[in-house]
Amino acid sequence: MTLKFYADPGSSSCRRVSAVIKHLNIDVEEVFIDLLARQNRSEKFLTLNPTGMVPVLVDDQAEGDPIVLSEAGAIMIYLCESVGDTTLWPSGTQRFTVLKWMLWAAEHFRQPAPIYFEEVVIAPLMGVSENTARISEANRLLALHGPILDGHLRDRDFVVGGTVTLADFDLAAPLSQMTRSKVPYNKFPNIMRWAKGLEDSVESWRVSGTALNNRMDKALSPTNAEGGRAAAE
Ligand SMILES: N[C@@H](CCC(=O)N[C@@H](CS)C(=O)NCC(=O)O)C(=O)O
Repeated sequence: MTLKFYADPGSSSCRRVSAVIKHLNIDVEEVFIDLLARQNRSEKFLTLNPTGMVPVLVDDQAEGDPIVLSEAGAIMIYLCESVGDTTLWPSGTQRFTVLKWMLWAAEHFRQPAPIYFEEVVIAPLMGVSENTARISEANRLLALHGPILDGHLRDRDFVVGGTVTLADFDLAAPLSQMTRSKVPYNKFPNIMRWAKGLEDSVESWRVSGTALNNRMDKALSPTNAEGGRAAAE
């Protein structure tokens, strides 16, 4: 199988997939889609994913039509299944508990992070002031959902079972931009302890985090931020 992974390493959704690729040692060709240069809006990229979002995975199988997948969660599961992994994506009933947390992450826990990112990181680059109503809504969502995960993690190092699964990657991803976007996750001591434990003990997660931070530092350096502003106008 020939796999092409279209990604910007500064994206926390791409990080979820990168961590799986690294964790399972899967051979992929990475195609850099520069979000800052709006390459995700090119005609060619939009034929792969009409939403214009990374990540995208294309599997050029030897036989049949290529498989084109967007949505990080679907890509992560596809990769695990394609190599027969049952560690990140356990078999049996545990699989449905992992899936439950992945869906909960998408529908609830991850919601505040992009709001903070747009208002605290992107808006100033565009010379726009912070929309306080959106930040209030993000805080409302965090106050609603944060205690659920924090309570679940009270006596756990991983979200499901005793080792890392896709549920950990999906739930920890929104903390990736925390130093820049300032989402107040530090109100939740168990979430903070668990997230640090993942960074310390899961190499694939740490490596993908380093790549994300390097990319973001470069993207937000004054020279590049100027380019990003021009591209957005
Ligand atoms: N639901 C999608 C979200 C992906 C997503 O939000 N991608 C962002 C980067 S983190 C993106 O491509 N943004 C570019 C845009 O919206 O134009 C997934 O889980 O893969």
